[in-house]
Amino acid sequence: MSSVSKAAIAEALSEARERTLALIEPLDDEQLNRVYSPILSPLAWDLGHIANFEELWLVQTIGGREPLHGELGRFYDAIENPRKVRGELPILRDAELRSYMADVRERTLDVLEGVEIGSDVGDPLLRDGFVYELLLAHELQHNETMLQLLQLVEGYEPVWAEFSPPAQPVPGEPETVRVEAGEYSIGAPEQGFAYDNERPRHSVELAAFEIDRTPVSNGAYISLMEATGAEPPMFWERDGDGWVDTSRAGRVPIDPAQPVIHVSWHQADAFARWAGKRLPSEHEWEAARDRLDGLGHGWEWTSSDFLAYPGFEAFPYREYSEVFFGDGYKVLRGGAWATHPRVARPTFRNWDLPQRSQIFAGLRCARDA
Ligand code: AVJ
Ligand code: FE
Repeated sequence: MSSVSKAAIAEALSEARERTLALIEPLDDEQLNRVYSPILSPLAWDLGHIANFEELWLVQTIGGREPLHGELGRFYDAIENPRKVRGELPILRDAELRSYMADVRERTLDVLEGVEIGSDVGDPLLRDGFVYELLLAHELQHNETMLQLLQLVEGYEPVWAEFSPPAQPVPGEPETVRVEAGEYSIGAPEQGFAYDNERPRHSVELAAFEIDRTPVSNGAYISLMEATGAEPPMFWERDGDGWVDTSRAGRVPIDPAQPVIHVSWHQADAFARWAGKRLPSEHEWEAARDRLDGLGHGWEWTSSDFLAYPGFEAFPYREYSEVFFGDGYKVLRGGAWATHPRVARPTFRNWDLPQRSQIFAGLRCARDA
């Protein structure tokens, strides 16, 4: 018996692709190929990488077929080709890029027809459709990276409302929730899709703590800047007495009631200390998750380094998580306005370097009880 149907997989794959194409609909080829930032890929690289990752897993690995463009895949390997060199690579562009995406997808659907994806299938890649869930998550996560880049594209006018942050006001003085000391289960259960870094589920001993019910607002962050001279979030510029958001080359007044985003881990940590609090650990965040409001506007920085859970096993490839463990990355939890709901599981662990602020990340504060 199968818990996921092939029709549902095909439908979800086509919805993800529709979203990817809607993101770039207003752009021309020059904008797709342009390098806007050394820490972000040109959009054409993301698009080719999405299709190449699909070809690698769903067509070559699962279908046993040859790649369409021989050795091309090595230019889409994220580890071999750091973001700052991606604009120079001999990647597919323009019409060729679009046909590659469509051709891979056609083969994917063809291979899907012939595979078994039930819960009793021996191959863990296919069991319960794991590899298809992986591919969906991958494309949707790259949609978020593309949205980071799109903040730099002058005058970008998105075709879907969900490609812009919604109004999601939070109080300037948050209420706090007390979480009792005890043993908490952390990580994803064995059933259902999750990344390797979310497993195995394990028990963690926590001391009592308090955590804010809502994330830090723009207004509260402005108080930090005024009191300490802290740097503004990315994209903020002075405008008279106030601040404006210059992403997508707009000049939109900063709403003090919105949660702050585009702050680095260092900025987030400085805010928490200034407020007489601290960042929560990722374990605390997960233990308190059901009691938190204001989720989903920005990722929330935690105090935790991105490390393996005890008993971690890389699956299906070391380069998704394992190569990043212990390399100075900090964990973010929750999800941002740009994150597709399919990605934002309560156990999902995002990570980035502590100096980075191009991601849609803010914070909420905690303290010892
Ligand atoms: C989980 C966002 C850190 O972008 O490096 C995309 C997601 N992994 N392709 C990243 C990812 C492989 C990953 N993050
Ligand atoms: Fe990727």
